[in-house]
Amino acid sequence: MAMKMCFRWYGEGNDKISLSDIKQIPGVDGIVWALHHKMPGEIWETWEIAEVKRQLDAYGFNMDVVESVNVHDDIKIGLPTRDKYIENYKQCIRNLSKFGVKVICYNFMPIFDWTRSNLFHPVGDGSTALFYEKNMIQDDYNAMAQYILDFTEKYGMSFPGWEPERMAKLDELFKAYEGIDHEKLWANLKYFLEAIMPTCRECDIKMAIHMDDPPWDIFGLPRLLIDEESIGRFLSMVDDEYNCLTLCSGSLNANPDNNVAAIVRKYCDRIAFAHIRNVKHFENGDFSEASHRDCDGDTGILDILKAYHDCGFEGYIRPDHGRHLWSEGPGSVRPGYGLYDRALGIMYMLGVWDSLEKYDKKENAQ
Ligand SMILES: [Mn+2]
Repeated sequence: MAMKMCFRWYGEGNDKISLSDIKQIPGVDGIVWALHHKMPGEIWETWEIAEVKRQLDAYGFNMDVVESVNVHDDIKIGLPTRDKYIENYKQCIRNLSKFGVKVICYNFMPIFDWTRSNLFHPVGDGSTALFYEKNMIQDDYNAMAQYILDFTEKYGMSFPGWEPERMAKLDELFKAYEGIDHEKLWANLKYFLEAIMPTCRECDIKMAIHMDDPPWDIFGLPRLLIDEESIGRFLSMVDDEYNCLTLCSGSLNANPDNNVAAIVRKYCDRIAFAHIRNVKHFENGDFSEASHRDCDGDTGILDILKAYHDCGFEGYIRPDHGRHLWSEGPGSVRPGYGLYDRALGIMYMLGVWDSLEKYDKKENAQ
């Protein structure tokens, strides 16, 4: 029994980390990839996917997991034009299946993807990490977006979910989402999933929704996948083995009330893809990302890995964000996606996992 270890890579010419670097990390079988130049709603053409496959094949990596095929705003808002974008999404699924893709990670967060107030916050040991200052992310969405966009422009990079083309129309987007409350967003998510499930079954591709990050409403925008209860609602709303989770430990545990290990045990059979990240909480509600070592944060990495092991997890797993170490800093590394701390995280996870395999009896198995 084995989980399948992966590493996220942003693609040739779009990531300073090379496939050759990644190949030297022990235990990595697959690359979590995407066509990052694609806007939400666009079809991923087979020749474009074939190009990535050729690059990964050269190093013996599989391309089983895509993160992300982003969902067009019209689908989230529920506009009449959504059907056209859903058809495009189905075509993406079909095209990806021709190359053996097994899992599509996506999210259903309105307007903003992951959100942080500082991308390179000092951790205290000379390294830096992503940081969330609660007070900074309250009312002024333009200021927050400007911080991210200034950064991406200065260093000539773009972040998934933060496309400048979309961010330029921020006020328009907020207007379009007016009246979209939690219940409407749930209904639009259900409509989307029910429409694509037959294609997923036909193509044997699991849709794995990422948890909302952070797991609470921001700037008055509703967020759905925030805790054990809402995950349960999501899974029973479209009760299909192809409707799955990307269970992100760091996203969920930004709220200290979320016991991620317990959530893993409860929903393990529907977790297609696991993100492992450690978070350190501060009393005022701020949080910082931390190394994967259990005691460096509050997320319970050991308990989480034990839960996956007990459940016989055979899905895909990757280190989520890491800190920026040694020579890594603004301009030389994508925030959260340096080489070194994620490689250390993999060794930590594999160390725990190998020990469990060798010494632990299967307890609490579900
Ligand atoms: Mn994640």
